[in-house]
Amino acid sequence: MLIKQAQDLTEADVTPHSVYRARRRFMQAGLAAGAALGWPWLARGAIDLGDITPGPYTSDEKKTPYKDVTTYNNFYEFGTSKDDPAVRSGSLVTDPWSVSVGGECDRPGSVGLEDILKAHAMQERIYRLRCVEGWSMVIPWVGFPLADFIKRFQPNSRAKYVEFETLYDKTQMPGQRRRVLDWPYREGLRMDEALHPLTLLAVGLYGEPLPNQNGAPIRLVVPWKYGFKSIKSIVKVRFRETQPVSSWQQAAPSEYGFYSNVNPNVDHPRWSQRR
Ligand SMILES: Nc1nc2c(c(=O)[nH]1)N[C@H]1C(S)=C(S)[C@@H](COP(=O)(O)O)O[C@H]1N2
Ligand SMILES: [Mo]
Repeated sequence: MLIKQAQDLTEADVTPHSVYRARRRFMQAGLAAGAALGWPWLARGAIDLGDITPGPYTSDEKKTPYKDVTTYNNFYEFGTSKDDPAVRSGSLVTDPWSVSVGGECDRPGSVGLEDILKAHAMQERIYRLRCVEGWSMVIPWVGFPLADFIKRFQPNSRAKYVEFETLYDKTQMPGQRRRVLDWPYREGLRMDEALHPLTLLAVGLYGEPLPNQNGAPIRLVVPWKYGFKSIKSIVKVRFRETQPVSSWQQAAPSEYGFYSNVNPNVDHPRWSQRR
């Protein structure tokens, strides 16, 4: 992954804020067009993400077009094909939404999405998300550091890992009727990975709230990890002393370890990772 730090960026690399606002208005105009084109998620009323400023890390790789980012997805709660989530995730209700935080911390509690958006300044960060299957995308995410979120709940000295859970509701997520994974979808990070400044809680992409198929209303983006670490539609965060078991690790322990990473020198059991 190519990561630039703010001090390496030239003027041209950073989108001026006024331009950003204008682009958001343009996207808004696109919403109506999207509805006409039969992309129903584009027509839905959207929460306001407020001002978005360029984050301290970004990439100058060519961005993957919005249409590809939102129509080629992995989200098994809506089916196992890449085109299922865009077609079938309309049943997910993301408003109201709250995230409950507990486990090894001094201030456990439940926090609503509106409060999360108010408490954190939104940044745009262009990150590449890489899937273990070999495909990858460069996406302009909107979000804020997971570390800032975590600190509010004051994890204690026993908190060595953070576990995340996706919503579990078969009526909203029809893919959960089939036992392709042990639901709800779960992921985990070691505390230092969770607190790393690159680890993002994302609430939007391309300046707009996340479409359902991309993990609305709030999902993880761990850019140096495979996509599978980037759990979607999070309802639960839990600080733990012991290492959590992620859904993919449980489903296929020989293929996905807890610390699986993108390493071109280590082949996946079934394919090369050289490129
Ligand atoms: N809840 C949930 N989160 C998930 C998945 C999933 O099936 N369910 N798939 C993961 C995988 S394998 C990938 S590659 C990324 C894809 O994210 P994207 O669709 O926004 O590109 O989401 C990850 N997060
Ligand atoms: Mo993936």
